[in-house]
Amino acid sequence: MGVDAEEAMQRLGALRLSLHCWQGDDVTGFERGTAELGGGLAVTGNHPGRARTPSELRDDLDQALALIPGRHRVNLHAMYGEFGRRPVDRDQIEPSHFEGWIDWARTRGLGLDFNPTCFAHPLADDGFTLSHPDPAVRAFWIEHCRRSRRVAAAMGAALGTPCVNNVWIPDGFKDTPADRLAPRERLKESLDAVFEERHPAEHLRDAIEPKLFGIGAESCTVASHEFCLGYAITRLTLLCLDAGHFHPTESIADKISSTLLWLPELLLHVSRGVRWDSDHVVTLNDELLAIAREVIATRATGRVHLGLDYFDASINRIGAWVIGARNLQKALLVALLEPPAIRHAEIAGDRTARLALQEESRSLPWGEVWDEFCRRHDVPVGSAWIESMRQYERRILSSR
Ligand code: RNT
Ligand code: ZN
Repeated sequence: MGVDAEEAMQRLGALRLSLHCWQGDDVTGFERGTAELGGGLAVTGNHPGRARTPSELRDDLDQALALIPGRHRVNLHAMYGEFGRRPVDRDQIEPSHFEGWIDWARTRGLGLDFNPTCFAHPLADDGFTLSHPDPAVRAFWIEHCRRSRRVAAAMGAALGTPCVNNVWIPDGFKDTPADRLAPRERLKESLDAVFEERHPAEHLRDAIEPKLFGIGAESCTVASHEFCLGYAITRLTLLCLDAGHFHPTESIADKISSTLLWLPELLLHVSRGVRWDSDHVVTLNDELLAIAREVIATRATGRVHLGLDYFDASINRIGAWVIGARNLQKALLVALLEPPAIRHAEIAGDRTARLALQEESRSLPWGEVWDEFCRRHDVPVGSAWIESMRQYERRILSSR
């Protein structure tokens, strides 16, 4: 069928995923204090072994990365800094608080990505941050986001690979607002203030992430899709498309080619929505296959940053990372192995052949190629990784 498996494996080996650190500790972070998660996010489950310190989280990431073929990136939130004995508020964070992460990433050849944390904080408790009616609260979050960009730029400079700094703003209304415009105007102004300072593109890429709704913000989300799309296009930031942030039947797969016409780059938060939750562990379902297919078919691998975003505390957290990451890689591999005849049939105007070939290609033995890919990258083949995860659980996680 004209499929080049060698080339597919080579191309897959060059794709770096950004592994989200927050799966390892249920989005807790390392700040002092016990602010509730909030922001419309919720983690359920109490599987033993949550990482409680930076070194535990790094050990767990090392273990997960050892079971995922290829070389990747790690995505941090500002709340994961190493702040020492004195409390450091969000408007005080500095690159020095992330030296431990940078050193760790450097010795392993990993890239780092970053996010300001605009939730789980007393000044986010009433559901508003960068769009807050109180200018003092806005100023606090503007400063936090500015400093986050500096941290991200320092990471990019230190590691020689641009750090994507993704701003997600939880602000929203539980019930119908009387005025939807004013908070959006305030958010626009705040974001302009956040992005004022220039950083070289080789160090930092800015992204903003829209969302349809969150728990406690069901009626109106200030940073909606239209808001962020317009913002990103006019300011030339990246747009972050999170697979769990739209209506349940709306897929981000179809948004990739449309938005890439107007934007230089995209960030994907590969996730899985289930009813009200936008953050289930990624499975190899039709949605994931469609997303990966569009990244490959749009020939956009150089312009699309592949991030994962979900959190599940009801299963082994390392398993959650490995399952989701390997699934995304499998979906990308299936896309890379797509028979060229499908596109040729479309060009020839033969819709019947296009459909027939699409369906025939579903039963091609891509699993054989995946196994070979894992072998070549020296990671466990097939379900063999489960035993490594279990050993780590017995040795390390169960004694936490
Ligand atoms: C929330 C967004 C956001 C977060 C992380 C923790 O709905 O998806 O990306 O999941 O920043
Ligand atoms: Zn997300």
